[in-house]
Amino acid sequence: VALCLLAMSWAQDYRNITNYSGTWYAVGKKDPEGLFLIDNIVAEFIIEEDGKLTAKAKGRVIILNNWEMCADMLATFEETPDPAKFRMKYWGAASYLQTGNDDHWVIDTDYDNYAIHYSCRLVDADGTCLDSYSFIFSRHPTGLRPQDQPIVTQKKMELCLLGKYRRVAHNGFCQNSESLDTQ
Ligand code: AZE
Repeated sequence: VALCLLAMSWAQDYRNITNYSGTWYAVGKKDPEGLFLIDNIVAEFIIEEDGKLTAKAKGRVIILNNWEMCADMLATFEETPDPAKFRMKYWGAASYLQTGNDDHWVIDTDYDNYAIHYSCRLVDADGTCLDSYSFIFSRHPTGLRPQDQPIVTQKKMELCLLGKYRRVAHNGFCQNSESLDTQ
């Protein structure tokens, strides 16, 4: 238990947040409770002219029990005392999509190939996380490079989430909907 919590404080600094900008493909994810992005998840991080971080994300969702669609999401980030941890306010381009205010922690990244993201939505009285989600992001839509896989596995272990991730498929579902770089 204590180890999982410690793992969060091992998250590295955003020493150069500019290097984090651009497109990231989700290649693995651990789901939270309830409605969530299913697959074809692509995020684009942008440093605005005022230096603030924003993001756009897309992903296949199923809402209202059986309506399959591509969710177009937007987010703004606020810094916290932990340089690797942001508060992410997010909302859907369409009002029937989800809105929220989640942690956005970058547990580890080399900026050029992989990034491990983590968010805890609900902390228990003992400090453990009751409801979390996590993404393994890659710069490459085809997945992680073989040399990055052991690093990612190690971090999954430190988050106590090893074995809880699923592969995120990319089959073009969101490619025909509005492009990520509009709006
Ligand atoms: C994230 C990357 C940065 C931008 C955003 C992200 C998260 C988005 C969601 C969206 C959920 C939508 C649902 C719609 C019905 C972390 C991928 C906004 C959690 C469930």
